Amino acid sequence: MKILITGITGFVGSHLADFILENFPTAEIHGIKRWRSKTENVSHLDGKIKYHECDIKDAHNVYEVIEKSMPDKIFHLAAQSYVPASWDSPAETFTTNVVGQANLFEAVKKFKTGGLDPVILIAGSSEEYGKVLPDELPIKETNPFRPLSPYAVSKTAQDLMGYQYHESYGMKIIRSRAFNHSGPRRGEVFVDSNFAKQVAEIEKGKKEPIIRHGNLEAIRDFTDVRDMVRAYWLATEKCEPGEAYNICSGKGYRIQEILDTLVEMSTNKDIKLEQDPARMRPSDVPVLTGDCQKFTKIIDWKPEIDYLSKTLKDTLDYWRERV
Ligand code: A2R
Repeated sequence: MKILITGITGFVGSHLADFILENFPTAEIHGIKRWRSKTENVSHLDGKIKYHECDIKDAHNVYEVIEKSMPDKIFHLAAQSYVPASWDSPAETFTTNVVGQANLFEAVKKFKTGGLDPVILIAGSSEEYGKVLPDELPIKETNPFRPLSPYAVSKTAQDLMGYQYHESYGMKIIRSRAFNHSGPRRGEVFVDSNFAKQVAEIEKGKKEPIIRHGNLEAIRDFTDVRDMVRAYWLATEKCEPGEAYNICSGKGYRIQEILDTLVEMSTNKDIKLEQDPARMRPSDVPVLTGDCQKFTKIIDWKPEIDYLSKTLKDTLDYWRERV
């Protein structure tokens, strides 16, 4: 089986590659990376991945990757994945996420007459639902899209494009809508990973014992990334092409609880908290918790890793080794 992972050098892509290599050691994994990609997340996989240098924004480049890899499955994870960056660079976010995916779909479509018909999982997000009213929780796939950031709009466009390419050309596209997922290797700009890094820096004496934070009231539905990539894999085995699926734990964690847990885990008992206005978003969604029964009716999946005790601990240990 040949598998192509776009975004393999990123947080989720690297964990997905780990999962596939552990469970399907005979699979041939192809990954795309850019010349300037940081490869720290996948350096332990050297020699086990066939890399293609490619910028997803370059249609011809993407075409060449498909021609060379001819995959049976594609996990399309490459994206500008950070909500705050999308406020600063909405056009760049759109080009990478929306045009990049169009390039991928068009490349696959060109090889369809030659018999290429891969299952393609696209990485949508709970951010697509955006503004959710209290009586609309937990969020189902039928909730309306009310995206509240340029990133969320780009993910909604990707999602609908997945629907359209399935309807128009019969392509086997699975539209995942993942709620928050975290764990070791999570970029430091993401809330829990950022707190964990600050704690690790304080422990090493590299930072005064003050953790700077944004909105602590938001409630998010967290899943460990290792559970998430298992769900992605299972989705490509059994989910219905063209359909959209929430993937989540269904458990809401207040950001305050996450921060308090990390502070409790710290060896430094003098940590203070301080709000940083720069970390507040122009519009933030107060509560995002999901319902993934549509997914779990088809797939025998539930999170196995406890987020507060294990995911946060592993993330903190990850930063302790790095700072
Ligand atoms: O920045 P790089 O070169 O390491 O590669 C990132 C890749 N990527 C691109 N690849 C090719 N052409 C581009 N123009 C391009 N722009 C970004 O996407 C990296 O390998 C990946 C993003 O990794 P992370 O930021 O760590 O995202 P994460 O958390 O793994 O998210 C995976 C997917 C995304 O579609 C999110 O929007 C969704 O899950 O939540």
